Amino acid sequence: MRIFRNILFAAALLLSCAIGQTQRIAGADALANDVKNEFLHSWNAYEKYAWGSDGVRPISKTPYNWHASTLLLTPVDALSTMQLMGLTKEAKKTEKLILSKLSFDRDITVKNFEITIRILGGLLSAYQSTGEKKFLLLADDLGGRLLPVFDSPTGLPHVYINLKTGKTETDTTNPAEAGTLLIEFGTLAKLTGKEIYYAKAKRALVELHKRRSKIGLVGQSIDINTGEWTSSASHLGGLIDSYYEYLYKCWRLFGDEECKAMWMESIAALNTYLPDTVNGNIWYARVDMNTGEKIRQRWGGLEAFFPGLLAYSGDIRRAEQMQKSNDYMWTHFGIEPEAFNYSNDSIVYNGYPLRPEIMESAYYLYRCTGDTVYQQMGKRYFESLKKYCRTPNGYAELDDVITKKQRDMMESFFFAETMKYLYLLFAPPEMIDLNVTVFNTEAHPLKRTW
Ligand code: DMJ
Repeated sequence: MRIFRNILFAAALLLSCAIGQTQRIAGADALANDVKNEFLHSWNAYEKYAWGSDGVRPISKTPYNWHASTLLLTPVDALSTMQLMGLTKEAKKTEKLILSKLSFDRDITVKNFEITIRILGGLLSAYQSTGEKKFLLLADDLGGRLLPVFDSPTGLPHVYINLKTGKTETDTTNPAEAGTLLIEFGTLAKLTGKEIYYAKAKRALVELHKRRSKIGLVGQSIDINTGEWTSSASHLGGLIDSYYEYLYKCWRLFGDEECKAMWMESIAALNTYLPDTVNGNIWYARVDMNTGEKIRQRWGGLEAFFPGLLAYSGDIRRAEQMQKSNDYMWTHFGIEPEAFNYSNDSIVYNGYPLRPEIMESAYYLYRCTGDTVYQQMGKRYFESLKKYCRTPNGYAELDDVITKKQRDMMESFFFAETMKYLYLLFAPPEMIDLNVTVFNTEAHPLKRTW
């Protein structure tokens, strides 16, 4: 009964994020400019010490690559942020680098999910923003090389694939890696007219949903050959998180009614079984997918995307409550830990890898409510970032949020997401029309141009 009420509730809210007139805090333009300068500070380190590689290590000032050859992760991920920030000179130079150097004809084995959200998403967004056909050709070449991942008895994708040989690896996947592909593959289908891309990624999403438990939840690990769950832990963290995000966003981007129905059923199940109140704050616990029984009271940097998704999908009341919990997590430690136990504030994983999700949620909440309290929150997050993670050459992850010891790494999502959502939070809101633009999970803006 409770779940049925929650389905009706989700249906009533769809698309009701106000996205209207919004106030801005005093000094918003200066803050947006400051974020842009910090982006440039980090980008300059990449240009100086790692140009042409996947990324730069900010402390040792050395380049890094994920594979034997570069896939230009940082330039492809950073481009849409530069464009939004109006960094025309840097954007042009980056476009030139990508178009002259990026090749997928490499004998390297890549993680399908990461390459799809960062590279495929980045290339499609670059095509839409510049109109340069070569970006679409690159995206199509990559998409074609990735397609064999879906060749499994269930249609659920393999985790790894060799870009040259098409050889796939790893037969156990999870909802996030199998279900966070349709925005990119679907957009590629619409822009190239090759429907197979849509069909394969959509099937993976449907196959996951089909295997939900009797109470409507999914687990965190699944065998792609048998379709059997290999872990029944159900939650909103890594391994599951963006599966839910794509159920909703695929409806927004493609108008796919099946995605809408899967979203409504899923969010109703989450709202029925996961909420857990501790000392006045609401969290979403880790539960068993079959019984709904609580197994862990854990929240963290990845889970922090959820209030943003709630706001975007119209559930402002819950979104505001959940963002308060996010803010508690950040403020309690001075900066957020990767994971902590909210029943006693003890740390589970103590690093902070420059994650964007809490800023992303602040952005959606600001846009959907018009309340400047979310800009104030973002301002505090930006201040902590500068205080603890800034180095003379870009930003460094933290090894430990208690000691604030830095780690020699700056992931490409820092450029794609963390800096983008902070910038958009302070920039004039009309810069993005959320009724038209859908951000993929790596914050690459995509539009329904077809
Ligand atoms: C990004 O690559 C994406 O946002 C993904 O969905 C989750 N992890 C990182 C950022 O934290």
